[in-house]
Amino acid sequence: MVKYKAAGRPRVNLIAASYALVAEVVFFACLFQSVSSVHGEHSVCQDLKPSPKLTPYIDPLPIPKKIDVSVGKHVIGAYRITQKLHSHLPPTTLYAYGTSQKTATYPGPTLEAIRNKPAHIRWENHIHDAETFLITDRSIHWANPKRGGVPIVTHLHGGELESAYDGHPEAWFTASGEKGKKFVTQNYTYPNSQPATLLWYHDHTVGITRNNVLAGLAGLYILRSPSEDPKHLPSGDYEIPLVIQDKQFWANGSINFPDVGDSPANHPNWCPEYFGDTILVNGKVWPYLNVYPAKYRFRMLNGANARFFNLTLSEPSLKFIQIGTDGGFLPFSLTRPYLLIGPAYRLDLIIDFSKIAPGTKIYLNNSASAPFPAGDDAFVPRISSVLEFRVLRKPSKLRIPFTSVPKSFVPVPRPYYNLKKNVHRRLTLTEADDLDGNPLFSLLDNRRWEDPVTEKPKLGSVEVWDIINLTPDAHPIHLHLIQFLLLQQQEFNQTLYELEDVNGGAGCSLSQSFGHPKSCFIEAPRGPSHEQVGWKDTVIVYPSTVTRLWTKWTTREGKPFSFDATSGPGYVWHCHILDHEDNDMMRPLKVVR
Ligand SMILES: *[C@@H]1O[C@H](CO)[C@@H](O)[C@H](O)[C@H]1NC(C)=O
Ligand SMILES: *[C@@H]1O[C@H](CO)[C@@H](O)[C@H](O)[C@H]1NC(C)=O
Ligand SMILES: *[C@@H]1O[C@H](CO)[C@@H](O)[C@H](O)[C@H]1NC(C)=O
Ligand SMILES: *[C@@H]1O[C@H](CO)[C@@H](O)[C@H](O)[C@H]1NC(C)=O
Ligand SMILES: *[C@@H]1O[C@H](CO)[C@@H](O)[C@H](O)[C@H]1NC(C)=O
Ligand SMILES: [Cu+2]
Repeated sequence: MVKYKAAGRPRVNLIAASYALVAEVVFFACLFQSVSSVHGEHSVCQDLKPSPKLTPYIDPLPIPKKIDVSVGKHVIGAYRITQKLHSHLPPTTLYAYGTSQKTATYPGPTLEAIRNKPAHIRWENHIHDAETFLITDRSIHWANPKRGGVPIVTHLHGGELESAYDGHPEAWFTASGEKGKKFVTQNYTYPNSQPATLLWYHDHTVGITRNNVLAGLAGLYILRSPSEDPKHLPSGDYEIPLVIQDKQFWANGSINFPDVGDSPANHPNWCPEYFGDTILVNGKVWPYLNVYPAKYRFRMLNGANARFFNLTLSEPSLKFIQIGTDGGFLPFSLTRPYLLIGPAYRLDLIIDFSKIAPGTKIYLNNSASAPFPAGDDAFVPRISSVLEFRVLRKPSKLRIPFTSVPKSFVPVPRPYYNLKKNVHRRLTLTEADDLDGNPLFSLLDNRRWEDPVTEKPKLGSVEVWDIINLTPDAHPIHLHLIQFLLLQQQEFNQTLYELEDVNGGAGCSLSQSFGHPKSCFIEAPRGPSHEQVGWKDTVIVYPSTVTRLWTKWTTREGKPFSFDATSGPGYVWHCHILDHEDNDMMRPLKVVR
């Protein structure tokens, strides 16, 4: 395998290269001569024609239909549909989940499950297009069905379940019945044995996940635990799902997705990150939501391909009260002035409008740069508007149910580990660029998707994963099967770190702790920031930083899984910037005995 590191300054380490891949090595060696440490000056991916002007806040926030999956057997298909995404935009062609062609919606129906009641869902593919309407880049590793069609496979993100039902990227299937090499079944059983939380389901097909999710194949999955959930949280009409995504449109309503890559000679159609210039919530561009002066519970998902959000409320007296994260309730409720959420992050939060005067309009705004965190003005830099809350006068007949927000929820265990005894993995994130400094692909641990599996945690064990980010971007790193805890983050001097390679020791080492003369670290380890406490399945890994995760390969209570986690095609871990995941920032993960 070819090794290199550092964005824009990848080095081909020929000694470490596998000579089975000589042709590829030569090819890479010619490409990697860039010396820039930032992304290329100009890329065709950034030249998307702006969307037609769409007036914000004229459409109400849609609430996806709910399906109770706690009883019975369910069939959910993927269909090609059209849907109005804004009053002033013609209908948009989409792929969408639903129980029939007529009822399929973007986002898909919200599936509601109950803890310890298994859900039985048969996933079907009713998309008969010859190929996806958002262009496929055939130069990257992708499903590539021989008979054509649009392959799909559905992953329940954050779900603790056996790998045959995990939506393995190579377990795809087409409408005509062609199947990927890891296909096991279309009939999935979700045990729902994990603690209550917000999960989401979305397509995970190898090499075209970015296309299929942008096309609309995503929906929420709420897992509740009636005996454990706090009693008086806002519910019913006062519990609102928020799926936040971005898209760009042509005047005819079609999704504007770049069809020329940033390095066309190498990847004709792949762009490193898709950023749209409009923000959709629950499938509407810049909607509004009527609220009464009351507490509301919001179940929020960043379902964007690549965009991070840093959300604030325009009303200074209002704060977010965060009560949960990816994996479930936090140990304590947190009062927060802003919410920084990477792709695939979920948040459970309360906003208390009860002291807001009727007639007030409050904005949910975004300030995160794109790409995050450095930003690039060639992209539409910041899209600030997200959602408008309109506070209405309470009708005199309406009785708002009593609600209260507990101060504490479920304790999080002290994550014990010993670097000498526990498996300690050091895994790099790297990006390879072409001669102009434009990204070609990114890797985990310098390995490609097809390389043999290296992450093989033992059932029941604790492993410490150090994720070492050598790229200029932050990456939302996602592990399947488990929820983990963020232990610490520690920034290092990447310039000095890279010196080591060329000068044989003139640089520094990441194995030396902060304070040692040869240490690369420029700060002592930092515990998790408030944004990143609690059980997570996706974590923002910042550039020039080592992010240390505590992973335990059991249930969160420390008990064995209720299923055989070592069976089936196995799991994956990957970057949740979908454009990265597709090329080639995803690796297999196999739990062993
Ligand atoms: C899969 O599920 C469908 C619908 O619930 C059912 O009709 C079918 O028999 C199942 N197939 C298998 C192999 O279990
Ligand atoms: C919409 O417009 C774009 C840009 O002109 C074009 O490429 C696309 O084919 C059109 N889509 C439809 C459905 O007409
Ligand atoms: C997010 O926004 C808050 C409030 O404006 C700001 O203090 C914080 O620095 C921002 N975080 C990032 C990473 O941009
Ligand atoms: C928030 O969004 C509203 C509506 O789009 C806008 O008027 C306001 O200026 C924004 N505030 C900030 C701080 O960006
Ligand atoms: C990294 O080290 C180099 C060389 O000693 C120094 O010039 C630079 O300021 C350091 N950067 C940081 C962020 O500490
Ligand atoms: Cu990434």
